[in-house]
Amino acid sequence: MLWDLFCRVIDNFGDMGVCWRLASDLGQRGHQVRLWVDDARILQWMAPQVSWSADADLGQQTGRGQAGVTVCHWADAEALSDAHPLVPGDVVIETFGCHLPDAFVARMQRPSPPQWVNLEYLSAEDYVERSHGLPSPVWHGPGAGLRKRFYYPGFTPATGGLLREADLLARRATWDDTVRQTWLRQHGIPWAPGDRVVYIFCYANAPVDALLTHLAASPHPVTHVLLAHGHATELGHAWEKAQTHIAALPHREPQAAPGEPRAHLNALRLHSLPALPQAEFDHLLWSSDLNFVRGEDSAVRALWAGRPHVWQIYEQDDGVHADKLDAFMNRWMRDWPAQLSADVRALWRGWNGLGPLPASLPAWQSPQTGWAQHTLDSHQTLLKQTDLVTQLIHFVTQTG
Ligand code: TRH
Repeated sequence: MLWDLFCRVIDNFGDMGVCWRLASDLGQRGHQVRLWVDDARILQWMAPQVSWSADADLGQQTGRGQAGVTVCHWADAEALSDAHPLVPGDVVIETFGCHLPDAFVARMQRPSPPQWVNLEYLSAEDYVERSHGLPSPVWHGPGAGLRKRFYYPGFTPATGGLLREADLLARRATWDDTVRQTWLRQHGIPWAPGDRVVYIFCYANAPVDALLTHLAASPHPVTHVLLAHGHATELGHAWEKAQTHIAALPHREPQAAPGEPRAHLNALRLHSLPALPQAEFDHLLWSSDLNFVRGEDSAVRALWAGRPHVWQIYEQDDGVHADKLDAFMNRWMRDWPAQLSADVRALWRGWNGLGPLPASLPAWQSPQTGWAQHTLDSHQTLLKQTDLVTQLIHFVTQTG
C-alpha cells in the first residue's frame, strides 16, 4: 500500500521520532511511505541515512535512504497546483491533529477516498479505549463529505498498541555483555564488567543534580552516567562544575554530614553523548542498567529495553500530565509488590517534580534486584500485545 504520513514538528524530537519510526516500520514491511514534514532538520542526526535530491514532480528535494520511505516537504503538499500529478495514497495519516494541507485534502475527494486516520498521542488513561477507532465526519472545507478515524496507541487490547518492529526482540536478544562493551567503547565509554551504567535523557527541570549527588555518594566502584545531548548534558556539566568549585574552596571539610556517606566523585564518570541516530538509540538503552527517558517515543523504547527506568512525562500547562503519569504507573506496576511499587512511584513522581525526590533509589544495580525482575515481567506481559503497525494495517484494510 502507499501511505501519506504527515508530521508537523511542534517542539522537541517526539513528533519526528514517532513519525520516523512508524514510516520506517511500514517501509520494512514492504509498504511505500511518503513522509511529509514541515521541518526535516532533526532527520540529519535521527536518520543520517537519508540523502536529498531534486524531485522532478515536486517543487523541492525529496529524501531517500530508508527502505520504502520518501521524505517530502510539507510545503509541496500545500502548493499542489493542477499541473502536479500527485495522487494521495491508499492511507493518509494525520499525526497528532497536525491539520493536513487543504490542497492535499482536496485531492482525497475521489469515488473511493483513501483511509484517513488521525494518529493520537500515547496514554494509559481509560478514555483511550473509548476513543480508539471513533469516526469523525468532515463537514466543511476541502474535505467535506470525507471521514477520518481516530487511532489511539495504548497498552491494552482495546487500543491501537505500541510501535514495535517485527525484528526488535531478535535484535535485543543478541545484546550480551560482549556486544555491550564493544558498543560502549565505540562511543568512548570504557565500560568493564561490573561497572554500572545510567542513561539520562530529560527536560530542563529534571533534578539531575540531586540524582548525581546521590550516585556520587554510592560506594559502588564505577558508575558511568551517559548524558543525552541537550538538557541532560547541560545539567550534568553544571553539577560537575559545582563539585569542582566546592572541592577548590580553601579549608573545605568533607561535604557529608557525620554519619552520611562522603562523595565518591571519582567513581562517577560523566559522559556527554552526541545526538545518536534512532537505530543507535535502542543500543544505548540496552547498554544501560537504569534509563531515564522522557516524552513518548523514548519512553516506549525503554519498555522494550526491559531495564529499570524512570519516565519524565511531557509537561502540560493544565497539569493533566500528572494523571497521565499516574495512569501509566498504575498499569506498569500493577502486579509489583506494594513496597517496590511505592518506592518506584515516589522516585518517578519526584523526578517529575510532583513530589520530593526520595533520599535513596530502589535497588537497580543488577538483574537480580526486585525492580529489574518486575520490570522484566511487565515487559513480557506487554509483549503479548499485537504491535501498532500490525494493528494499524488491519485497521485500515479490514474495518474501513
Ligand atoms: O523529544 P521528546 O520530549 O518529545 C516530546 C514527546 O513526544 C511529547 O509527547 C510531545 O508532545 C512533544 O515531544 C512535542 O521525547 P520523545 O518522545 O522520547 O522523542 C525523542 C525521540 O528522539 C525518540 O524517537 C528517540 C530519539 N532520540 C534519538 O534517536 N537519539 C538520541 O540521541 C536521542 C536523545 C533521542
